[in-house]
Amino acid sequence: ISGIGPLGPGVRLVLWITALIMILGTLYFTYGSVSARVERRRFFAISAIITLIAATLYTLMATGYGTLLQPGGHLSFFGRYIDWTFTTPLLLLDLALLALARNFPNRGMVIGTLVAADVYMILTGFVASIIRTDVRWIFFAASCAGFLAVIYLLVSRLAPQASLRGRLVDNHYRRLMPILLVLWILYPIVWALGKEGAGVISTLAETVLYAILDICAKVGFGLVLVSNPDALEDAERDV
Ligand code: RET
Repeated sequence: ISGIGPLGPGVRLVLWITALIMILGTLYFTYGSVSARVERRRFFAISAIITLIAATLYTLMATGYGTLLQPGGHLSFFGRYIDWTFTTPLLLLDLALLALARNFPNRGMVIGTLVAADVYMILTGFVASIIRTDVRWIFFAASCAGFLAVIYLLVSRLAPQASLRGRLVDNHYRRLMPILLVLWILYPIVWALGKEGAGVISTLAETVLYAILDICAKVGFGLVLVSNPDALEDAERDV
């Protein structure tokens, strides 16, 4: 890795601001993970890990070391994919812990399948991002297939289980799942419009859009998740 890529000052500033917001999120969620009632702690802790990973990778990208300058001048922000490889499974784990009771027999299998489909989505997306020929769209499609599997599992496996766990858990799941879906669907759209895809928006616009999405999907989602202690308490019970 040759180090500092040719990042414009605007791009760099947006990456630094996002890193800072992720650090603030990490401090807040870490505080919650030691001070909140015990049933909420693991959700705070997962959110803290998610924002810590993002803070680290945003710092890497802001300093220029999370980008790869390819022959021909294309800049790959590989730091994003390292971030997403770890943070997206953790976000799905949040929903799985809410929806699936400890004594649900297929719990491990469902979570494993969810995480596998998700990691497949991110890794094929990474492959698509470093390929400069049209072959990248094959990997883009493969990534979308992984994404569809994730959506399928959230809607048809987790949601029915959540509704068996009482009104509080069910309502909370039904509030969080659409937020997650709407935010996540915007990622492939930004990708397709950005420099890795069709290239109709600038690197700066792409950086800003991903930054907004990452802040909403990590900090925002985490805040909504922990905002309902009664539902999280119910989620601890075997139902
Ligand atoms: C890519 C490009 C290829 C097609 C698809 C994608 C989906 C990415 C998603 C990312 C979600 C990231 C989150 C991050 C942080 O919290 C890889 C962009 C389908 C859904 C939620």
